[in-house]
Order: sequence, then structure tokens, then C-alpha cells
Amino acid sequence: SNAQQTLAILKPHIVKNPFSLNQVKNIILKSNFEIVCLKRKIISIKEAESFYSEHKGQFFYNRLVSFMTSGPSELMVLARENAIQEWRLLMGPTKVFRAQFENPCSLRGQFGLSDTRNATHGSDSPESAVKEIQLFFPEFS
Ligand code: YYY
Ligand code: MG
Repeated sequence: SNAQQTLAILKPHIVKNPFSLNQVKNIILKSNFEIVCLKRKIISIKEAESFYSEHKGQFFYNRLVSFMTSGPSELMVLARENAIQEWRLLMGPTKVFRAQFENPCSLRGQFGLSDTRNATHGSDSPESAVKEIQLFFPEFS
């Protein structure tokens, strides 16, 4: 098959709200993604620092690590044709004001609360997808 895999994270404010969580999952499945693996966990500070190491030194790094470790996230391996690009398209732009104005139907447009609490994560390349899936699903890769 042509299935590609990507790592998706539903961030803590989504997991905390059963209504949003259910809506996001329905959108994922309606968009032809297969949820290959799913785990709910509180990301550790070490994991968050390693996961976001490319952003170390940015003004938002500490607030990002605090938010991502503030409660349970849902981590998923998603599969479909062109999964990495399609998932990023469905997520929409990183920044919440851009998401809301340029792509209000995107996940970030609908469920993003701020640039940090922007609802979802998605791998940005085949290399990061492999690395990120290995980090959170070592038993799967
Ligand atoms: O890959 P993506 O999540 O779309 O954006 P990145 O530029 O890689 O930033 C990662 C993560 O950092 C973003 O999802 C939220 C957070 N962040 C932030 O809190 N404030 C910003 N101004 C930019 C990014
Ligand atoms: Mg990124």
C-alpha cells in the first residue's frame, strides 16, 4: 500500500475536554486516517525537552514544555497515503490567529486556544516522523 505514517499528538486541553476529544477523533477518522497505535499519557519533562529540542532557546520553549507536561496527551501513529502532509493540512497553521483566519475549519482553527495550546502536533518530515514514533512508541518501531 501507499500508507505513510506520522506521529500525532492531541494536546492536554483537548484530552481534558471529552467533547473536543470526541470531535477531533471523529474528524481524524472521517479524513481517512487509520489510528494504528494510540496511548494516553502524561509526557515527562525529559520527553518534552527532547521532543522539542529544536526550539530550545526560543521565547516560548519553557511555556511549551510546561503546557505539554501539564496533563495527559493522546499520542497516535496515524497512517494514510501522504499522511505527514495531509495531517499537517488538517491541523492548519501553527499560530492560532492564522489558523482561525486562514483555515477556520482546520483542527487548530477550531480547537486552538493560543499559539502554545494549539490543539495538535504533527511530524514535519519523514525523518521526524520516524524519530518521533520511536520516541513515544519504542515497542512499535
Ligand atoms: O510544527 P508546529 O507544531 O506547527 O510548529 P513549530 O514551529 O514546530 O512549534 C512547535 C510548537 O511550539 C507549536 O506547536 C506550539 C509552540 N509554539 C509556541 O508556543 N509559540 C510560538 N510562537 C510558536 C510555537
Ligand atoms: Mg514543528
